[in-house]
Amino acid sequence: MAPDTRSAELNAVPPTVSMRFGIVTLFPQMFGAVSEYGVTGRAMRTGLIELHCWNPRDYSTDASRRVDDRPYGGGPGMVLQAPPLAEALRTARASLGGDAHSVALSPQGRCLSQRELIEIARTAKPLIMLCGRYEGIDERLLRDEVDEEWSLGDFVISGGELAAMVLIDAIARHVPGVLGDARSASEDSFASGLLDAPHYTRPEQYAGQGVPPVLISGNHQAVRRWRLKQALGRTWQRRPELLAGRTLDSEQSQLLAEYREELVAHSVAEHSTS
Ligand code: 9D3
Repeated sequence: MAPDTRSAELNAVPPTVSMRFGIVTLFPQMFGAVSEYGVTGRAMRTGLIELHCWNPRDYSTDASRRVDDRPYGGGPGMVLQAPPLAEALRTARASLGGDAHSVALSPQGRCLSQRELIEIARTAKPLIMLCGRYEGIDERLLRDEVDEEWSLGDFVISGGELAAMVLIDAIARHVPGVLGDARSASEDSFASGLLDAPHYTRPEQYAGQGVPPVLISGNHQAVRRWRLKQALGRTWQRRPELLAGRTLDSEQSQLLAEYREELVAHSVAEHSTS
């Protein structure tokens, strides 16, 4: 038998693909950012997720391979033409399977919640993402060939590729095996609905500041309660809307009350020294 020259990374994984992404993009090389690096890079190399790109330019019937043209009605910029996008999307669908969900990434789309991203990973249906560029995509293509439009939020980026990569990363984290056993996605900040507690590491003294003593006390129960208190307090201060639709148990409401009392105590102490 030939020696196994594969890395431990590849030896350790099951061969099953859990989630397949199809991308329709004019800039397939951008996706090296997710397919080569970090958690998503490892998941691709080990076959837990797959990513395939289709370039509309390859489906243009134009001699100069053009895929955009001027907007009817006038105005600035260019619009992506329907025919090459339709051909690229149909090819992607034929390759990934007819049950694939297809979405266009555009500023007109709706925002997704963490809950929806988890559900997408759970169903493990192939996901085709069409990346918009320039001023936008011919509306008739959107109506006929995609199931819905998604956006990252109310700010402007230059095209759908970075949005698609953000979503690939956010979805891949919920595919079983993508994160190590030690750090499951269920421990993520948003899984608890609270912001994270603050983090500290060595050195123990930095810029005249120490580390909260409880974190070096070795008392695991005290550490757990301190972290929960910080998570509740910071969420209350920074993102109060996350606490609004939520009932706290007795430990949580006691810890949040303590956090608020300590805040008042600290601000009194500050003012009495000045
Ligand atoms: C809404 C702004 N448009 C009218 C002036 C111009 C325009 C800006 C950016 C048209 C397309 C784009 C490209 N953006 C995306 O493709 C995009 C996007 C975004 O800009 N913000 C948040 N999410 C996304 S997902 C895709």
